[in-house]
Amino acid sequence: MTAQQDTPQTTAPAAAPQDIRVGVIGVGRMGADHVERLSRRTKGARVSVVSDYLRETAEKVAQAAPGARVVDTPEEVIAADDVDAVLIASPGQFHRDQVLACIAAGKPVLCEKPLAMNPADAYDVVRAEHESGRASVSLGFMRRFDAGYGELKDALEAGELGTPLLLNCKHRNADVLPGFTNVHMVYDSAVHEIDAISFFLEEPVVSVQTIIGRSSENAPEGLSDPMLLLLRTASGTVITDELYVSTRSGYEVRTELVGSQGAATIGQETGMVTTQQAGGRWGGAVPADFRPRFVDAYDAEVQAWIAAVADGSLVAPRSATAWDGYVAAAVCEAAEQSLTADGAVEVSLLERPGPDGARDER
Ligand code: ISE
Repeated sequence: MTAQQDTPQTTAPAAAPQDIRVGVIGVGRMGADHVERLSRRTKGARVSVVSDYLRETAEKVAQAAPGARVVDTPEEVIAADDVDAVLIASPGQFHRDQVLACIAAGKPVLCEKPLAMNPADAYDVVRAEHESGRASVSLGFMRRFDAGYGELKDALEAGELGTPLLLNCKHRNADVLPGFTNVHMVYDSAVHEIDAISFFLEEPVVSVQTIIGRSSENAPEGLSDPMLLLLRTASGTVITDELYVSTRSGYEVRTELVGSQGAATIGQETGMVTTQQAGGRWGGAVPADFRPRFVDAYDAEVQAWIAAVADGSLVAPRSATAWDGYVAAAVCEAAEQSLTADGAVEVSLLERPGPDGARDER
């Protein structure tokens, strides 16, 4: 952990005048979780303003944040004088416009993934942030703040595993809501592994192929479950991503990096591993969903963001950026196209705007 990623507090910090005042847009499952986190476990922050399209929900959630007030619209949150920074946890289709409004208002923002529902919209954010003259957009790919992810990243940076040859990922959910389709599987679930590729390998994905086969009888209508993604990076690392979101057992996310000098696995404890219905074990209990599994990662992510806002750097080290959000959207689009294509689909990226106009090859 860097100095900016202080260990989060477990008790409710007393409000202080220098606290970063956070406005939270969207307080459904994830947003409510963040309000609670900011109010109880984050140093140097408090929630000052909350909005949700269901006013009643906003009022209920605001009760967990002493002193927070409720407003009707996201625009009011962003414009509020008592909001220093904005956390967006609204549905993904609203992210582009809300992040653009934060950039226009000069307010740092942490936006839950995805940045946008397609690469063109995500690139609008990249361009607007660039034109604003400073990086202020952090994207909520919380796995980057998971301890295991951090260790694997450190091992790769130190060259301990040699050249990365294969990245094998598994992503399993107990269930998903009715209406969850193949497109959600890509943009909502696989997007985490797609960002993990940027995080670990720091090079672009050049092609992606989606493979679907026999589907579980538990899968909602319209979803091919399980689904396999095969991806390749520019230098030839191959990534497999197994997605299976109606396991009926629990939440499992595992990542194995096979390098020329060694292999490392994260997300799997030692000990017995079973994943039977009702009562699977994983060297301990299998978490029911992503919140318990990644609670420490979410805490660390939000704490690092607040520290970055407080020290003026605005985007924490290792955080996903607007550019990462654009890259993820471009790979998701190719994965979506490959659902109906014959074979792999190539991924093409626009130029990354930089001071010298040079393309960043990440
Ligand atoms: C959900 O939206 C998440 O972000 C979870 O982390 C992921 O595991 C799940 O598959 C998604 O639906």
